Amino acid sequence: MNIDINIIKDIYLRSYKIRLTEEEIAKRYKEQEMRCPTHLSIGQELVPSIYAQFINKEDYAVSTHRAHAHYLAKGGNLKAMIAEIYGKKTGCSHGMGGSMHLIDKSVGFMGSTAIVGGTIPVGVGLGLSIQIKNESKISTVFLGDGSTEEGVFYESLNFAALKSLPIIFICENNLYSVYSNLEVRQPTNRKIYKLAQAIGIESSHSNGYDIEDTYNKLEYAINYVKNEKKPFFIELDTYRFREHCGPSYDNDIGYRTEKEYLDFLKKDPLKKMKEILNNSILKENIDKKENEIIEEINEAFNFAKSSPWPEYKDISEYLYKEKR
Ligand SMILES: Cc1ncc(C[n+]2csc(CCOP(=O)(O)OP(=O)(O)O)c2C)c(N)n1
Ligand SMILES: [Mg+2]
Repeated sequence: MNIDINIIKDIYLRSYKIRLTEEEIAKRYKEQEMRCPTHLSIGQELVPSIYAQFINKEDYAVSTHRAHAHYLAKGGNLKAMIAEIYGKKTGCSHGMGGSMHLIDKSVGFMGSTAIVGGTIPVGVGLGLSIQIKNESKISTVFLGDGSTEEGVFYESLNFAALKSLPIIFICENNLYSVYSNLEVRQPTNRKIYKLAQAIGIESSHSNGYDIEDTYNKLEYAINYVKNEKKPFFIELDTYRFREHCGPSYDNDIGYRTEKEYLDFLKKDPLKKMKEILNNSILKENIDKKENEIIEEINEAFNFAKSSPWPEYKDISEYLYKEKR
């Protein structure tokens, strides 16, 4: 592989932290202390972990109902995210949003919503604000394959193309919208990234489990937006290992096969990166770092559980503050 081993290490450790955090959420979900729905990205960590290599806290990002990995990749605070999922006042949305409504302006994470496609125009608006203020940052719109079936997707891309806005659209194509495969939702030979091209936005595609190709194409795409100050759309194929919403597996309910899941599991980029690192001089260092991450995750759950609940008066206080 043509990527420096220290970069592989960073990408692996970020992916590992995201995966372990979500596995811990899954493990503890049945305790019924996290009372919001959770959409886990287990299996989809590589794309956001590579994205993190090229983005700063000053840049903007918006995301979807499946936002944990994006928030952490954007530099989000693990304690604040877990506290948010527990509905606590110390959460990044003051405990009033839950898993699907993460917002943290301190790291440029400008929101995520449960309305499919709902944040696409928000990310475009952020791109417009950057242009009007002549700033050097960029806006990121994370979106799923399903949101390309929403009308607002086309309106938003059209506007981004028309105004030449500095936005990177990152479409994580995990083949499914809830229980429907792409095959039953869109014409078979039409590629999502080509839709963006037809609207007038440069675009590319990669297998989001191919570490090197994803790294190179994301690097190119983000640099393109930064340097050209124009939009770029990248489609990355990926796969979620768990059910659409919730902590369990759902290969038994009939919308996808166990074989399909096992095929993707075999190609898990985390396993691939771990193998590379185990065969490198960084091996011992990785074991130590993994233990530190486990410790950090435990601390985040302890913090969340021992944090106070929001109070009724907080609602008006935070809404008022946010308005200003
Ligand atoms: C406007 C709207 N329509 C339908 C839904 C129900 N819904 C929730 S998640 C989802 C699937 C979205 O698929 P995709 O964008 O590919 O994201 P993924 O869940 O695969 O990450 C749907 C249809 C919704 N929340 N909002
Ligand atoms: Mg999808």
